[in-house]
Amino acid sequence: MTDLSTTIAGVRFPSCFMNAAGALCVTRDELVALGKSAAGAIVTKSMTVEPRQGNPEPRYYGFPGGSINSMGLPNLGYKAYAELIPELKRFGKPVVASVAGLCEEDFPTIAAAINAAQPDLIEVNLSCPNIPGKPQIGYDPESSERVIKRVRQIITVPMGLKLPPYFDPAHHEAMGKVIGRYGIDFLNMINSVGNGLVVDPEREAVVIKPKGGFGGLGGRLIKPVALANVRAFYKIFQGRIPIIGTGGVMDGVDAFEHLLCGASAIQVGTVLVEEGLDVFGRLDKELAGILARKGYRSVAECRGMVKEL
Ligand code: RRO
Repeated sequence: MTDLSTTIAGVRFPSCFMNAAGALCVTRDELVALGKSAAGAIVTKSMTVEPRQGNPEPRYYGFPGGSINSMGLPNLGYKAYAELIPELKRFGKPVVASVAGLCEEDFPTIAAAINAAQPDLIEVNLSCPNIPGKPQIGYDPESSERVIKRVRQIITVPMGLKLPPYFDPAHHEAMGKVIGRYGIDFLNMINSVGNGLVVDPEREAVVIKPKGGFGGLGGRLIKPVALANVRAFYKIFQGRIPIIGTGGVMDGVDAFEHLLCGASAIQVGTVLVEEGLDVFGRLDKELAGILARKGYRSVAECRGMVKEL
């Protein structure tokens, strides 16, 4: 039997697959459905201080190459998620709380209350691309360092960072230096590729309403960017910080590629939204098949094993 379980920062996940923050995880009903599904964890929507409706619709659009979204952080507010965490922990799989904020001050406020609710892990989202007028924190190492420093002093459960895609080794290194100073327990990359633009030529129009149509790209087309970021940070930290690989996973082979590049677990966004919760059973089956065919007995065995030429 192939072992699809994984461990991140000492926390065991019964399957290495889970939802990406944002995908089918805003409401209590959605989170409970994730609990009942074959997903290996329950990841919450990134939360803010106040509840938010998010950006005007249409704000998500799927197309053959992937998806574009500008949801604008619709969420119940951190108090509601803090109250839900004990209930969600009863499903026998880790609960990962995703913490965001509209300004730097919000992060410690939310981190303190959420940490007190004791999710299994906390993921600090430094990479939301869709709040008009708010640049992604993760693209500014100084601002990132200020936020990381504040929350690191507060969070006692395993703490990770959700990073945006970087496109130059200098940026991997600059962020790597910051991350290396704060005892970060895990990394998750990548968030959506921010500020892409999809056009419908028939309607001669953009496909989502917020920000003139600009939004975060996900799905199939971002896989090489995701793999590059997983690989870059795996190498910078020589495998010592576990990585959740997110981006472009549509099937078991995509997940295998993430593992080879250094991921210890896999999150799915676009394919989960498009296919629904049954995707987790399919991904488990497909990954088990390819691992068995390749002679790997577990997720851990193939982690980081991609060959360089
Ligand atoms: O809510 C969003 O618009 C959103 C967030 Br917070 C994020 O981190 N990534 C994304 O693609 N959308």
